Amino acid sequence: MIKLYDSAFSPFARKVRMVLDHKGLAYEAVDGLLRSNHQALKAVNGRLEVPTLVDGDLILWESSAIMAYLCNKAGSDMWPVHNPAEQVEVLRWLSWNDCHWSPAVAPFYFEHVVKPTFKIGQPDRAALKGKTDDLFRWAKVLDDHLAGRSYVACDRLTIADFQLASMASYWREAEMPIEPFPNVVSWVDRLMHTPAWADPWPAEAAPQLREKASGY
Ligand SMILES: N[C@@H](CCC(=O)N[C@@H](CS)C(=O)NCC(=O)O)C(=O)O
Repeated sequence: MIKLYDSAFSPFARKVRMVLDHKGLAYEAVDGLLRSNHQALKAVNGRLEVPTLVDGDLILWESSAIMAYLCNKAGSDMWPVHNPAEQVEVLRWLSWNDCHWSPAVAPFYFEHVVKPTFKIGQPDRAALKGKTDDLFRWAKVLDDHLAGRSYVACDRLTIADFQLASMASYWREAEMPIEPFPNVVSWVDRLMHTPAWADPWPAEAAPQLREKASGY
């Protein structure tokens, strides 16, 4: 049985849950950020980071690698391992996310979602003003790419969509100024039609985040 150390507070864990649920893979979820589970998580990932996946002898961290692994296991072309050209296309967007998009959206997510969730201060809107140009720069790249497309790569849902949407899906509550980029807005909202993405956690888990995750 796959064991997933995750947390309803983690937008990275959400991607992994999406693949597991979307593909109907059986797994046991353990809240890795709960103090009572720290010892167990530390035994497999000394950095106490979620998501961390354990499948038999395999211990895997980094959400994009975990998504790819699970797609291979489920035989899903959301990670198109049998089509090298498509695989490279998905890889391009995974890389673009990690180098450009994720750093551009993260400050907004931190100020407006992480801070209130963990009660660590008020959102610093003044600091975010200085981050807007960077967000606009990369949102324009994505918006241009999405013109005439429904998904980021391969004309269908792939793990690239969820890699990019991880924090961006909270764009309204995170006050990310992406309204000028309608293709980005409609793409990120369209992903909510995938039930495993829209409703990633059971009702008892972190109700406030669950609400944010599914409400748009
Ligand atoms: N690049 C990693 C990021 C994972 C990450 O940042 N996880 C956070 C939660 S969202 C974490 O576990 N932080 C450790 C902590 O909060 O103690 C991935 O994609 O999986």
